[in-house]
Amino acid sequence: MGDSLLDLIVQNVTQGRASQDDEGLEEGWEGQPGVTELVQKALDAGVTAEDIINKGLTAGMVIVGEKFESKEYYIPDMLAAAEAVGAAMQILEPHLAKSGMKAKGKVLMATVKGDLHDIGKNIVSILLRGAGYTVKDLGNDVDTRSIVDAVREERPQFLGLSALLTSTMVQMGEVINELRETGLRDSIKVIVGGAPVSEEFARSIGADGYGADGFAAVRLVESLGPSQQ
Ligand code: B1M
Repeated sequence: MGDSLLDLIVQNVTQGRASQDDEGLEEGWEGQPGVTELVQKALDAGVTAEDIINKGLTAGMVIVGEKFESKEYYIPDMLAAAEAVGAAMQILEPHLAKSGMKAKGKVLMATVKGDLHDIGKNIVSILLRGAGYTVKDLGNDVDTRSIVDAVREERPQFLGLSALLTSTMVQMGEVINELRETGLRDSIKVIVGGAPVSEEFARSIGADGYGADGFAAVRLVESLGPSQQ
């Protein structure tokens, strides 16, 4: 039951179908449950939010990326899939938040300059909030200066940087260098993530850690603990 619902979520993400009213890219989908209805069904059936996000929504996006790469899909198709995932996250968000929890610390999040991909960052932000952190999201395409200024003003314990393009991931290193040059580096733990990012890359730019997915990012922040300010 759970696995077939996850398969349907994957298929509907690739069809860019947020709800049952959406047509989809191929014939024959209209009227059938879309991603939001399927996510609700999966929750009702006891499928964990982690499986829905990793094995459903993200797995669907990986296929969308492959179809884009092979020129079967174009930008509007990627956007439709992205919107379906965004709508699904609104359903999941209340299930990820633990109520009445005392704030554990502050995290500043940003997708780096030149990069418009924000779904992964948004998922990480939602999960961190759910785990009890205060998250200030600076958005996407955020330049180094703005990130460093925000660190100076907000004094968060953690900075989370996301990048989805091989051409923009280098910006993460720029941010860390700038934090060093402005004397702020020791006041904050920097974690990085996004599809092209790896543990090795994180180490090479001097980040404090790398999260392969949103849940790993939360575990990482928990393990790094509050930084000494
Ligand atoms: Co674009 N895009 N895109 N895209 N897009 C990719 C990334 C690509 C791999 C597709 C492909 O060709 N296979 C490719 C990059 C190739 C490369 O760099 N080598 C690509 C390209 C080429 C482009 C454009 C250049 C296309 C063009 O214009 N010709 C263009 C660039 C725009 C720009 O940024 N300047 C572009 C545009 C877009 C859209 C705007 C249409 C749309 C984004 C919409 C949006 O985000 N609001 C889009 C999409 C949707 C994708 C794919 C299909 C899906 C990305 C996604 O949302 N994944 C993507 C293919 C892919 O990634 N397989 C692709 C789902 C999401 C949940 O996963 O973001 O990886 P992800 O986040 C995960 C983990 O990585 C991790 O946790 C998240 C949750 O589990 N994580 C962190 C992420 N950040 C983290 C931070 C952390 C810790 C963990 O700590 C702080």
